[in-house]
Amino acid sequence: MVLDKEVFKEELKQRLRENYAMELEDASEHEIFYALGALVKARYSDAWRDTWKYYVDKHKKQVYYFSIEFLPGRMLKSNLLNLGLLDTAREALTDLGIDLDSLAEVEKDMALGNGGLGRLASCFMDSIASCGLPGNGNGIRYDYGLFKQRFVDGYQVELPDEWLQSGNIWEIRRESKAVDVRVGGHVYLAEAMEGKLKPVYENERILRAVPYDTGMVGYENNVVNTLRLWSVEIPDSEEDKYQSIQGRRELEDLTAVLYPDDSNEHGRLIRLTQEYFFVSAGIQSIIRHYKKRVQKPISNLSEYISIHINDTHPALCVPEMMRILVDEEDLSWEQAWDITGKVMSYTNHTIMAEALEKWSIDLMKRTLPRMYQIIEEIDARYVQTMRELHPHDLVERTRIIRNGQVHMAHLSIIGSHSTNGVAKLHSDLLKSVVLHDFYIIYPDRFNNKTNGIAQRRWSQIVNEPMSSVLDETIGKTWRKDPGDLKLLMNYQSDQAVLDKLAEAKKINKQVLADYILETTEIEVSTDAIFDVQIKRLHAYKRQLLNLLHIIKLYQDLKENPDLDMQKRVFIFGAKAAPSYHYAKVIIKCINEAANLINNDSDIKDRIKIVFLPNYNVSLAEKIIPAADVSEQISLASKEASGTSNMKLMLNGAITLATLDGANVEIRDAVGDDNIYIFGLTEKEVYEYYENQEYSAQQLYDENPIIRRVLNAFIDGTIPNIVYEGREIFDSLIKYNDEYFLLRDFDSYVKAQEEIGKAYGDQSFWQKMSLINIANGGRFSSDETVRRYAEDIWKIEPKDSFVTEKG
Ligand code: GFP
Repeated sequence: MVLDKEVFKEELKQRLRENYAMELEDASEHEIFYALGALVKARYSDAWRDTWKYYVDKHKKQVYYFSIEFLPGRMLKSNLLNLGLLDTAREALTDLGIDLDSLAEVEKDMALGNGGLGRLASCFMDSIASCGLPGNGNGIRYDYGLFKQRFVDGYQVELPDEWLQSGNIWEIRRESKAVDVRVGGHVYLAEAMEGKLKPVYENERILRAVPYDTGMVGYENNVVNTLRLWSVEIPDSEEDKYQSIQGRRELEDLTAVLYPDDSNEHGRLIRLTQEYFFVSAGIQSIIRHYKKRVQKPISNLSEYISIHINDTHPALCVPEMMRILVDEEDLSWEQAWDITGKVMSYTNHTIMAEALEKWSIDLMKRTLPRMYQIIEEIDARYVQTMRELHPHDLVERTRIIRNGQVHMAHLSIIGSHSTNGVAKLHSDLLKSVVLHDFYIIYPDRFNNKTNGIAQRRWSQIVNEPMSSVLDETIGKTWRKDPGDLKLLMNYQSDQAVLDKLAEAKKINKQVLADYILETTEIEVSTDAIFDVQIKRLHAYKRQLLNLLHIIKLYQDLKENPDLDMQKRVFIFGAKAAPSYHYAKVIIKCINEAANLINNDSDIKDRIKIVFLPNYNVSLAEKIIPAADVSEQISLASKEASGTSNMKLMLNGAITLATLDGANVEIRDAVGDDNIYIFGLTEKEVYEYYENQEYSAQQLYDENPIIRRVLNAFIDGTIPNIVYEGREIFDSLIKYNDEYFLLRDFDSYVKAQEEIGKAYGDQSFWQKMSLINIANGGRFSSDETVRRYAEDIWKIEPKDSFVTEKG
């Protein structure tokens, strides 16, 4: 898209006049941001409409990606980049005395997700549009995003994230496309015409689902897809029922917050209703579109529509599609079941048993009575069919309704044609362990789709210094085709290039150091190794192992102040789920250790710990380009894939990892010499589970270093953690260290020592870093979504459209 700088400036001024009755000189940053956003949105609105029309006119098969989380972060720069306007905008604004980067900070992060799952969904949205694939997102427009994290006395405190307070420039409210969703009450089947049974609803509540659409702009291809997020309202017909403020509030609460605390019954009820709300609204709107625009018989649905169930939260897609096809479209059960299975596909993102969603029959019946009836029928038919083919106990283990609960993963697998994991190892574990029973029954349904990342954002937008070096060295084709980063391999021994990349890293480290100083008042040196662990706080991700090593270093330095070691800054970014007590205890301990170590003059700044509060996409964008070391230290077999590992390597950080998730594939990509692998393998972990020989107590008794480190938690070495320290200690010793931290401790320490040595030899380090960047292209989500499109969704890119238009 060509836009002259001068025209850009004029347009911006014009928008300020129109929207705010203001001249640029008098406008606030906020007003300028909104005027700029409106300008950008206007630039893609034609393409947005044309894309939609093209899909309709050409009867393109489309995928709808259902996800309870989307985590796009800020969209201004990404939209500018994809529209080819980033440089023009930057220059035009500079002429007007405005810095684009600080203007971009006005935008509130759209944080409608917890972590990797939601961020992956957003990377996919970017890539689906950028590959010209007909695909849309479907989710919930939470009024409050993931909580804002503050630290008070080292404890995590959660504050509401009012991201919509000043409006959201990117969305369009589409009232005309609202649909009604029915929940609660009673449903019974009564005889209708021609002796057919039809459901009759009594005392149900009707919720109005209003969609807000956001354009997902493809990279320089005139494609703009739609992310549709649903918000709840009270329909006019129900106004009488909600006269009290209390009653209205309860209803409006439904789409108020992301993942309401589900540790109590009320929270669980909201969560389940949320799941049904966005599923039902989404499917109704798909069917309405199909009937109105595609205008083919309903029996041909699977030729035009594909629905992806991202983790089990949208698993109700299966019974809801059945409800619409059977109850409303009058198809036979068999026909409807055949279509549903062809339309649906499912991704599993975890092997953690507690994360495999289950709902009590009672709650499901009360909240979604018609859904429960349909699930019961699916379950009964499944048992009946499978009984003839498989042993009784296998069928019992895999059925949907078991032990008083509805198993959402079972529903997703049984009701779809594809189940995939998110990295090779994870997909193998699904087949061999976690979902092994299903693999016996449906071997053809299982496949792998290794995650990927939106590489343009995670290189071009977040790391301009590195991007310029790449342009100078290998040309600009890598910007469109990240596979071309490989060309960098020709420069691994070119000291001039290595120096330039190192210089770029230094610039990024300085920017982060300034940010650290500003937000935490901690001064860090850019000569130190920036060692980074950024991800949700979870016991299996083992932030605690990182802390144990830091404490060891601290004790070593106290004992021997002349110890020869590289300076290090350990940087953490992590939120703990509000009800996850143990994760919060770890945060407190890291913060107290930071206080102790950062302020101990004996340490002479050789170790610094920085726990940056409120980790989110925008903070990740600051940290990742500055990282030297990428900590991917989950217990092998526990991390399904990971995606920060991919972002960090792409920015030249060296990975320190267990052979878990996609780390295995990163090792394959960069080779053993350019990654630091430590710890148990997944096989060894399973052996421990089998032989039950693991004894943390024994490691504690026999290993004086481990003993000294653990004692620091209970002997006052780390102050202010009387209770928390004891809890950590007990979790490791009394409760036998569920995630084998102590077993992996020695090899982790050794790997860290090697990293220290390697960093001492700067050209050696720089070469490793270059090799990581050069091989980062392999993890582009463009590639990942192309695989989904070809193997699972069976949708095609609209190349011809791109050439016609572009
Ligand atoms: C989850 C898994 C990760 C995986 C992402 C995306 O994310 O291993 O990379 O989903 O598939 F655990 P988190 O909830 O851990 O952030």
